[in-house]
Amino acid sequence: MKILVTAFEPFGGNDLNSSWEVASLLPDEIDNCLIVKELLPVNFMTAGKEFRALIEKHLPDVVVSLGQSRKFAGLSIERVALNLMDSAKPDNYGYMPQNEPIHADGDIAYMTTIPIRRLVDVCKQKDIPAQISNSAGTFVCNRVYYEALYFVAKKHFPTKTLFVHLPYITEQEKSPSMDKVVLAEGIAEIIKEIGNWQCETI
Ligand code: PCA
Repeated sequence: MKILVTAFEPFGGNDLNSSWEVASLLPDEIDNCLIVKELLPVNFMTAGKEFRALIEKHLPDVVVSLGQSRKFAGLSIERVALNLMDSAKPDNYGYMPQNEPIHADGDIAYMTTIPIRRLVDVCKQKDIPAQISNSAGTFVCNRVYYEALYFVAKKHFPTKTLFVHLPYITEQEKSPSMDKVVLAEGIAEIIKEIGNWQCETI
């Protein structure tokens, strides 16, 4: 199985983005999964298109998309993407949308079809803090997640996508933070579990 792992460049005055630091620690193979890693810009206007281009380039079975968030000291496995871009701060390219839909013909929200509770459980079995989150926010992470779920819903491509928000890593000296090695172990556990599934069933 091929897994595309995406992560983001730093934003909001940070020197690092924990998502890319953690993605970089993942090996190129995990059990039966081949791992491809790609970096995305924190750019409302282009991130969706670039994300789709990566899917078309690599043709992965599943995308595991990572982003940084300060909401939880552990892995937040996102269930929902909203058809909304709304930010109080500009993205890295100076754009600050407010109350803007992503796709005019899209549903208000889409939920991932990946069984996320099982993924929370596999992390917890390894003592890695994890939770289901019912909001990926309204910034660029949600923008990218919505793109993936919209394109599946519209049957433009079959690729399943999971979005996971990660806290800061210890090196960033912010809170909440975690050891990047532990976070990478959590993502590897999630990938192992996904690798055990038949893609048609998720
Ligand atoms: N986190 C932001 C965008 C990039 C990232 O890593 C978010 O949660 O939308």
